[in-house]
Amino acid sequence: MKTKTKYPIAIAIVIAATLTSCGKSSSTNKGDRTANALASYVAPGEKDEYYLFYSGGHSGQVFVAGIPSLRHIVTIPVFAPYPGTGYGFDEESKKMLGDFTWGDMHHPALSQTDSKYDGRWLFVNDNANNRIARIDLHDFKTHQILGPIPNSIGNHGSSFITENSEYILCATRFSVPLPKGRVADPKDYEKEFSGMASGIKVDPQTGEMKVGWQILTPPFDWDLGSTGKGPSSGWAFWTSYNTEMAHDVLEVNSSQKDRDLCAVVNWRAAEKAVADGKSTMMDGVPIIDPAKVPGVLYFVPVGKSPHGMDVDPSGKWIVAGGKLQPATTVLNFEKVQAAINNKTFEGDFRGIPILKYEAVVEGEVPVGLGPLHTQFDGKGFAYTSMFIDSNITKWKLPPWTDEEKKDLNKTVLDKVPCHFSTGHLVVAGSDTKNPYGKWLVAMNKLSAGRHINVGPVQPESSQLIDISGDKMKMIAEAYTEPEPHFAQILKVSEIQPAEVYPKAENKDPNAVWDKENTGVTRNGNQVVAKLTAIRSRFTPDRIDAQVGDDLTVHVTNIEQTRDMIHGFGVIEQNINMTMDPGETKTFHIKLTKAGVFPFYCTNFCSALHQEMQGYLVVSNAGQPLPGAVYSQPGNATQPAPQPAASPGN
Ligand code: K7E
Ligand code: CUA
Repeated sequence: MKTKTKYPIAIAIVIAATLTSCGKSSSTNKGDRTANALASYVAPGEKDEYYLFYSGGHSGQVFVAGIPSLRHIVTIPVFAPYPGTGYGFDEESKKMLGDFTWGDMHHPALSQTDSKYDGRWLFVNDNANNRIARIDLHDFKTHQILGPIPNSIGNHGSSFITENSEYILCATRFSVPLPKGRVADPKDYEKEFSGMASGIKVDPQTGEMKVGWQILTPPFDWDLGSTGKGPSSGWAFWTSYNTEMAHDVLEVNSSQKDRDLCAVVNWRAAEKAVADGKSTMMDGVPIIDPAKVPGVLYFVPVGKSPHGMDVDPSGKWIVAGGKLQPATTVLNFEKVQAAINNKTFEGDFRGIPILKYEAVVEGEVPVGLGPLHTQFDGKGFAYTSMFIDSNITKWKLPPWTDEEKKDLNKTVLDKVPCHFSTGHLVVAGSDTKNPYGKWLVAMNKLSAGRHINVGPVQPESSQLIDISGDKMKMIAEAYTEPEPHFAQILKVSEIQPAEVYPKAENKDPNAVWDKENTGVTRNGNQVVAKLTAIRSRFTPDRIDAQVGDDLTVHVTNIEQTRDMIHGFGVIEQNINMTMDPGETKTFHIKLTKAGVFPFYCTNFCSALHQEMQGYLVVSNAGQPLPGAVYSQPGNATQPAPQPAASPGN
């Protein structure tokens, strides 16, 4: 069963490239069209049955589509500003984004209780800037961005949630000299560079994240992972590439060995080790050295440069995608446990035991070329995305019959072509103990002109596949912004998002709800305006200030009606906020130029939306307009300090 790849990377790439050039035509035969159309048709006014939350890759955002229609419904901005919702312009979201205006989002994870989605939060990782964000599903908005995580570089093997949302587990794609900021020559990679696995603690009530602890690892490039459940409760698993520890020309140098080492992590033991004082601090985080704390980390060899590592709904089978070998490796967690207990090791790497391959592997399933990720339907079947073959392969999980064991080709049951080069795939609820099954979405890296020509840049395609029968059925396809990696599917009936922010729950100290409390005050060069927004006016609709002033504007949308959203854009000031009903938003600017700057509602709200406007009047420093309006008369004449250089003068 030791299969060595017959397809080195260069050939694989050629194969992939050839495949992508061949298909502009549809493969749906005429007889299936009506049935397929009906299967994904959601009539006007009717609603989808599932949410599809898919990561936006280097666009930094989450996209929400409906299933089965595959219609894009909304974008949830996370790691990048998004003018459509004013994200990244108001003080709160600007503070969350910090110094970064992008992120590279890969793996969304819905929060879980007892290995089932609990509908509270969606966590997403940022590979580029080492962050994790939390979206609250009560309002579909980003509420926290944690990071950059200390001692963690390339937060790609993330965000994997534990069965009761105790932790988000992350592993590093890159290794660097630690702590961050230390410099060493990449030639000394093996000695000086380290990777890290992190446990990000999630507050069970609020979802607030903080860095819990970290496990120091050799400088392998950790790849995809997942968390255990059932028999593997308390454990987590990651694949790796580059156990060669190459630091250059990785395309060649990191694919030398036939096997790479996967990590088997006992995260409960890690938690306990920290509680027992067996850690040392680095950059404010308790660090566990697994060579000194036995029982936290083990290695398992699996086929060359694997990618995905997915735990099935029973928690017993762990499937590694071969990527450079034409098979998935199925580990049996009971055997993993026995090998650990009986010390069935084949040596160690820097003091970390390596479990004996033959002792823990149930089989290598010949699924085809370029297996990446595997999902499960809860009925004993697995579905693997094939990057090179451009298909989804359905196969049978163990237990296998003797006949099947003799020839594992017999466990491979069906293949459906995708277009093209499938990366991730998602089966509805696959990572819970009770998948919904029924739908699978393939997220393809290339679409190669299957859509109307939109120039050299082509959108990625998503394809909806019905997995309810013995044979998979390709139903529909759609296109997305760059670039979905993984996705989560949640039944619509399982959550009840808010329709407005109730006035009683608005805790913003600067919220104002009636005219008497609105107005502009001036204190030295600090000008504070508190406005209400309602169809179709801002109150007040004049804000007076002077060059050099620090202007703070709080706008409260006092509507309590669903969908009555108002915006606040200021001409030539790069200000653009959006207030949902009952919400207060704040922006702060230093005024540098004199003039009259209209502000207006950006969100179409009524027949008189166009009339919803006002003026920011900025006079020269120390020269207030006699007619300037303030809530506390007399303040207007206080001179503002002269700014050093004022372009308005
Ligand atoms: Cu999950 Cu795209 Cu980050 Cu595989 S990675 S495809
Ligand atoms: Cu308010 Cu348009």
